[in-house]
Parts: sequence; structure tokens; C-alpha cells
Amino acid sequence: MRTRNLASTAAAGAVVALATMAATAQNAEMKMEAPTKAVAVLIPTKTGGSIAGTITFRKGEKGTRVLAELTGVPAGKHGFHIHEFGDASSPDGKAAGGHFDPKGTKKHGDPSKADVRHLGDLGNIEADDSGKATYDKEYPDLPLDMILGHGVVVHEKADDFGQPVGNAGGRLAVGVIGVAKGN
Ligand SMILES: [Cu+2]
Repeated sequence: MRTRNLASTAAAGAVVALATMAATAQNAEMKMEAPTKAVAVLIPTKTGGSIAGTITFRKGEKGTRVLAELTGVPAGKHGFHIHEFGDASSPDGKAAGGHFDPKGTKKHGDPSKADVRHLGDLGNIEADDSGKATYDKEYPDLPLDMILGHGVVVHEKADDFGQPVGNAGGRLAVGVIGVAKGN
């Protein structure tokens, strides 16, 4: 009898403990707001020279606005993509993997034209003679939450939108997309 009472008391205690844990978890979840801004700071690869800059991703009314301000970029167009991995650890930038393609389209494309493309295909970023490059485009189909933790790559050459990856050559810089303080 006594043992049984103890057992049921313990069981009741466990139920209370579990309920408390669940309530705490729920509160924590409710307090955590969905990210509205993310940033990637570029790290030059071994061929990236003095390239530097920050790419900002802002949650818009629909989709994501991508803004970049870079310096030290060789004049001209450079392929600019979100890549699969947020991994800037290799000197050639290849640890960032291939183009971010969560929909599995396996098709490279020009974001201003192609409706079917790797979601990470952001086209080109163009630098002037002083090495300054800016970018400001909004993508209705690019959810901010989905790109967090992935990588951004600035390529050596222009993206000509040829298959399979746009012939943009090597990688000048890699950044990792991380959650930033909102606004
Ligand atoms: Cu790329």
C-alpha cells in the first residue's frame, strides 16, 4: 500500500514537473520573435584581395530585401549568390558548397527573368573603378528565415546565367548569414 502511494505520488510529481516544463517552453517560444534582419560579413578568400563589406537581409512586407555595400571589388560584374553552407573555413571558399537550392530546381537562373532558378541565385553585383559595389533588390520568393545560417558568395567573374552555375568562376569572398538585431 505504502509503496503504491509513494509510486503514485512520484508519478503525480512527474506530471506536474512535465506540465511546468511545457509551460516554460511555451512561454520562451512566445517571447522569441521571428528575426526581421540578418547580416553577412564578407571574408576574403585567398584570391579575394582586399574585398570587404556587409550584406544585409531585411524582412519586407513580402519576402526579403537584399542590400550590399562592398569595397575592394575588382571593377565589373561578379556573380552573387546564396550558397548552401554558411562555412567560410576553406581558403578557396568552396566549403560554402553549391548554390542554395531548397526547392531542388537544379536550374541556374537570372532572378530578374527566370521564375525557375536556385533560390540563392541573386544575379550579379557590379563594382565601379574605385572598387565600390552596391546592391539593393527585393525578392518576394526569398523567406528570411530560410536563408539563416547559409552562405553568401561573391565570385571572380560575371554570372552569365549559363547552366549549371553561371560560369562565374572562383570565389572572392564568403559570408555567413546570421540573425541581426531587428530594425
Ligand atoms: Cu555562387
